[in-house]
Amino acid sequence: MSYVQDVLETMRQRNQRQPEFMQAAQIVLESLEPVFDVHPEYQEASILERLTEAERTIIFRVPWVDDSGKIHVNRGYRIQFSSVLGPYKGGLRFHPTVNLSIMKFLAFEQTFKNSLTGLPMGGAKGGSDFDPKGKSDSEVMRFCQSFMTELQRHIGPDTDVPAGDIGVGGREIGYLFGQYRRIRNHFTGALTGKGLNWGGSLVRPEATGFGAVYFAQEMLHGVGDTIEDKVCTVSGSGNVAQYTVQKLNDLGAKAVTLSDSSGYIHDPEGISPEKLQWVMELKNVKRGRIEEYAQEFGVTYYPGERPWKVPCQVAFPCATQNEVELEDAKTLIANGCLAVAEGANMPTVPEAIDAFIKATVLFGPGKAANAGGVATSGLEMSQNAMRLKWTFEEVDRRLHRIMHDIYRATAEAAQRYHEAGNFEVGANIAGFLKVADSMLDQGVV
Ligand code: NDP
Ligand code: 2IT
Repeated sequence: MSYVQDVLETMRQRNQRQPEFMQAAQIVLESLEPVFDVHPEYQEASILERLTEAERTIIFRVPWVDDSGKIHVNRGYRIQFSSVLGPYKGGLRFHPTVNLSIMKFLAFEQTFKNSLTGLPMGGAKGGSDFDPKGKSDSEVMRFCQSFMTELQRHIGPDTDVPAGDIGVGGREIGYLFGQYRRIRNHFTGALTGKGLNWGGSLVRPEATGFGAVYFAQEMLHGVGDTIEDKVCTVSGSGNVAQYTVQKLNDLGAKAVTLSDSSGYIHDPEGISPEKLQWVMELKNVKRGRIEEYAQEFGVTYYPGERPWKVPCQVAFPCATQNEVELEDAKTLIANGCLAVAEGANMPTVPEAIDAFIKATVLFGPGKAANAGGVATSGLEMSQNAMRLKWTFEEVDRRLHRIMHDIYRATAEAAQRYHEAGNFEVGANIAGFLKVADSMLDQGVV
């Protein structure tokens, strides 16, 4: 049995009933096979055995009281996966589906993603099975305060720096930061995605979506094409989806879909800047459903479906894991899709990734294509440490540069170790090498 298969087998025994974690681990480890042929020192140092076990797993009770006085208990998590490259860094997800497997897959992926950014950040993820949908602002605040009352003892600007993810945006980061500051009596950059008046960075809200489009642009430039005039499908309608559409509009492309967990809308005319503004108000302020777009603008809403049947040249899955299945990939390929850039984490199932790569669809995996969010969090940490603030143009310029460098590193690793154009394997290898070499340098810890 190969080293990789051997480690995967042990992992299966140890991580039973953790399908998302095993899915992420299998994809990453199998793409590393060619590395071990030329680097036996990694196996000698048991790098994979160490790297697949989180440094620390924190699970805690989160009790809170709703507006009617009823007491609820949710489960909180923080998975501190690897700190070999820097303080733990990664988002918090509040969603009813959150469980240990999903937290571990996200923290594992984050380790390689953060490595790819070139910034000094380790990998972590956290969150809770709390569902913010339908909750009042005061309920969300009380939940966040209770969550932070425990989490605060495990984080700090040089220890672990959480941020947003699904269900955690500017509102939640505000409540979390307020409670952190109160308990610790410390105004420091212990969270990113903060408000602009209290230590946040310009471009952080936009960064993941902008970065995903910059990555798609890089992939298209690599084959002598551009994003201009491309018809694009986007799933989700949250933070990442919104700013993906904004950047597509800026660059002269046309986004024609948005979705949520209830269904999707198709607007063949394109989601113009004015319509996007309306969506932002709907989702971020009124906290409504994407179905309302269909009524407002007279387009079709498809309940219970995902947008992958809509013909497009570039697809941006920006909602959640495993939202592009093999059948979806086949449909996208048959409809002439040229490129897929993952705004979400692991939105494409392994068989669909294989289908895209076999059909020479340019495939930008999440750990590369959506790394702009955490990269800009890294830039927020730098600004906090220096106690200064860069302009929008300055942060956007750095983000653009980082996405360009990630594309280059990914493309070069693919060519050197496997096959040109396989960015899936390239991103895994490029992210891994820096982590593995740093583990060798730092000894058995
Ligand atoms: P938001 O909470 O802002 O939006 C999430 C969107 O995805 C909503 O439209 C939501 O619909 C939909 N969605 C969530 N869960 C499901 C589900 N189980 N099935 C179908 N649709 C679902 O989150 P973000 O935009 O921040 O995150 C989207 C993706 O991007 C996630 O995979 C996240 O991990 C990833 N990501 C986010 C980064 C960031 O900076 N925010 C950085 C890098 C990656 P509904 O309202 O119905 O739940
Ligand atoms: O998945 C991700 O990269 C994020 N949710 C952003 C993490 C961060 O620390 O900004």
